[in-house]
Amino acid sequence: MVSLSHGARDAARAGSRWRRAGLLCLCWLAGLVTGLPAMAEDGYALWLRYVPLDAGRQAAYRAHATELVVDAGTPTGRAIRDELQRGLHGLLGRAPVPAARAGRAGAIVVGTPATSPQLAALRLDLSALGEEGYLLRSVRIDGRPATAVAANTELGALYGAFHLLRLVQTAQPLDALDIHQAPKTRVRVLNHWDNLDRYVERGYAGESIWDWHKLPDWTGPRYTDYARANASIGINGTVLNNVNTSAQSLTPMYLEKAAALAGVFRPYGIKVYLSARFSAPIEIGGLETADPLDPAVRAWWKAKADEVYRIIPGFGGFLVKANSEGQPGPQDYGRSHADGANMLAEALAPHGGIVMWRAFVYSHEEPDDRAKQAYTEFVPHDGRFAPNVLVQVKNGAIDFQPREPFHPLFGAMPETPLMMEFQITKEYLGFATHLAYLAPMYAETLRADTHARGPGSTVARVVDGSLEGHQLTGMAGVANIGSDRNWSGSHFDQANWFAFGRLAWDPYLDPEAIAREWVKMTFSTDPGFVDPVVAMMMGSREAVVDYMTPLGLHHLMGRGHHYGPAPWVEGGPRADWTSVYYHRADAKGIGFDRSASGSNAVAQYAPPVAAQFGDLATVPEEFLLWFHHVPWDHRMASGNTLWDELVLRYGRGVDYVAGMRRTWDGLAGKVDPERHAQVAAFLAIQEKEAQWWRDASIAYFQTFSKRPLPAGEPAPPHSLAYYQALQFPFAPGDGK
Ligand code: BDP
Repeated sequence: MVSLSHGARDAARAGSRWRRAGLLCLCWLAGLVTGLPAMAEDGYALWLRYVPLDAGRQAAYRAHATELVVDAGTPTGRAIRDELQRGLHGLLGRAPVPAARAGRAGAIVVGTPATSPQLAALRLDLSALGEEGYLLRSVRIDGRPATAVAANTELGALYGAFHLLRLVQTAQPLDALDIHQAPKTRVRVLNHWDNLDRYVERGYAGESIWDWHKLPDWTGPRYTDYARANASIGINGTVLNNVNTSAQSLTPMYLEKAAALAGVFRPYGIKVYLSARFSAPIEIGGLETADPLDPAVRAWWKAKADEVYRIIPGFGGFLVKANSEGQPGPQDYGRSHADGANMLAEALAPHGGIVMWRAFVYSHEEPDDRAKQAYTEFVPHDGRFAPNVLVQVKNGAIDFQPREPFHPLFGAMPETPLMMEFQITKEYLGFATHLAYLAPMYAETLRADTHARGPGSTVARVVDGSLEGHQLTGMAGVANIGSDRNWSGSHFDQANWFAFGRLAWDPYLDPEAIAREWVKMTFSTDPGFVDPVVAMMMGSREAVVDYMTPLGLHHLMGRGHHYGPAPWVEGGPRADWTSVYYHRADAKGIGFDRSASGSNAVAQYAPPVAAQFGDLATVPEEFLLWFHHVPWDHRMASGNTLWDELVLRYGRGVDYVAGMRRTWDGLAGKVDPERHAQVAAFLAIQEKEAQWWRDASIAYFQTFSKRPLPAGEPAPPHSLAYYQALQFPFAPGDGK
C-alpha cells in the first residue's frame, strides 16, 4: 500500500475538493443550459414539483401574481397561503407579496366572502359551488386587474388555489379566467390496505406510510405532504387500515394515533375513516356475540362511535368488509348485510358519520358462479339500508382484473347509493414495475351504459347520484402508496393516484386530458416529451390486457401472491381461487359460459345489456371469453380463428411494451437522468414479464387447442413444465 505524507495527503484532498467543486459547477451549468433542475429527482415531490418555468413564461405569469391576499388566520388559510407561496416561488422564481388587501395590479385574492371583504364586494355568484366548489375568475378590484379564487368555504378556496397552481404548472393562460368547479361526488377516499405492523396487503411501494409505533407523538412532514397531494386532486378522505382489519384499530391506543393523523390532515379537508372489524365487540369488547340485532352489541357500537368521535373530531365513518373471504359479518348470525350496516349506521348517525359497506362478497359454500354472488346477496336488500350507508362496489364482479365488464349491481339497486371502488395499486396489472395508466380502465367502467333507466344510464350517473337522485355519493380507490421515496413504487404509478383523484372529483373527465396534465406537472411541458409520453400511457393498459388476459380472459395469475402467469392453477381450498375455474379451456374451446346456456350471469344486467353480452354474435370481443365458451375455430372480426387471434393479442401486448421502451429511450435528453433511468429499467422488466406471460399462456393453452401458432409467431422458448415450476415465495404484497 502506498503511504502518502501529510502534505501530499492534504494536497490530494484539496485537489479532490476542487474537482468536486468543479463537478458541482458543471452540474449547475448543465441545469441552466437544459432548463432541468440540477438536483437529482427522486419522485418525492409528485406532481407538485414547482420547478422554474422558462424566463418568458415566468415574466408573463408574474404579472398575474404580484400580491397574495388571503386570510391566513386559520390552519386551512395558512395551508392556502403556504402552498401558493411555495408553488409560485418555485415556478416563477418569486413569490407574490403577502398583502392585507389587493392594492396593485395582478393580485391573487383567495377566500370566501366571509373572510375577504374584497371578494364580498365582487358579489360573485357562488350558489352552485356547494361546500367544496370554487370559482377562478379574472376580475377588477378598484379598477385594477386581479384573480379571484372564491368559494363558500375555506376548503373550496384551497381546492381553487391548487387549481390555479395547476394552470401555471401546465402552462395555461391566466388572462381571462372564468372557471367554476364543484365535485360531482361527495366522498372521495383512498382505501389503504395497511396493517398495524406496517405491512401493506397488495402494496408494492414499501411499507405503510403510517408509522403506528411512533404515533401519536411523531407526525413527520410526510403526512403533511400526503395531505397536500391528496387535497391537490380533491381527495377528501382516507381509510387508514386494511379492510382485512384487526379490531385493535378501534382500541383507545390506536384511536389516539389515528387522531394525530386526523389532526395533520384536517386543514386539508381530509377526513379519517377506519375499517371496522365486525367481530370487534367480541375481540375488544368482551361480548360473546357480534349479532347486529343483539341490544348489547348495538349498545357497544354506539358507545364505540361516541368514543371515536371524542378522540377524533370530524371522524368520517367506518368501512366494512363482512362475510367475504373469511371475514366475520352479520351472516354468521343469520342476519343480512342491511342488518349489519344499519347497526353501525345508527351508531354513527348522531355524529354525522357514514358506513361504507362493501359488496365484495362471495362464499366458497356457494356453488353458483362467483360473478353472480354480490348481486344475489345485495339486490334483495335494496331500499333497506339506512340513509348514511353507501354500498361500495368494485368496478367489476370478479376482482380488479385488467378488464372486467361493469359490475351488474350498478343500475340494479336504485334505492341505495352505490359507491365505486377502483384499485389503484396494480395487484393484477403488473405490480409497481409495469407501466399501466389506469384512467382509461376507470373511464371505461364509468362510461359503460347500464340501461337501468333507458339509454344513457351510465355507471358514472349511478355513482354521482344523478340517475336516481342520491345525495350521498362517493368513490374509493385502493391506494398504491407506501414509504418508498417516490410514494407509489414507480414514477408512472403516481399517475394512477392522480387520475383516481381527478375522476373521483369528476367522473366525466377525459383520461387523456388527465394524463396530459399529469405529465406536464410531473415531468415537463415540452410538447416533444408530453405528446409521445401521453400516447404511450394511453395504450398501456390495453397492452396489459393483451399480454395477460386478452379477449375477456380473467383471473389467470399466480396463486396467493398474484405475481406472473399461472393459468394452470387448480385444486386447493376453493374452486374460485383457481384459474381453471375462470378460463374453462378444453379440447373444444375456451371461456366461461355466463350466457343463458351457462351460469346466466348476463341476466343480472338490464335487458338490452343482457341481450348484447349474452349473444355470441353481439358480445364485444373484449368480453368474449368472459361471457362465452367459444370454439377454438370461431371466426373473429379480424377473420382470424379465435386461437390465432388469442396468440396474436398476446404478441401485440409484448410489442406495445417494446414500443414504449423505444419511445422512452428516445426521450433521454428531455427528462432528468435519475427518473429516466428508473423508468427505463422498469420498462425492461415489464417487457421481460410481458414476454413471460405470453409464452407461458400460449404454452399452456396450446395443450388444449392443439393447433399450431399462426405463421411467424415464435414458439415459447421453454416447455410448459418450466413455467409451471417457477416459484415466488417472497413476492410482495400477499395477503397474510
Ligand atoms: C383481492 C385481494 C385481497 C383483498 C380483497 C378485497 O387479493 O388481498 O383482501 O381483494 O378487496 O383482490 O377484500
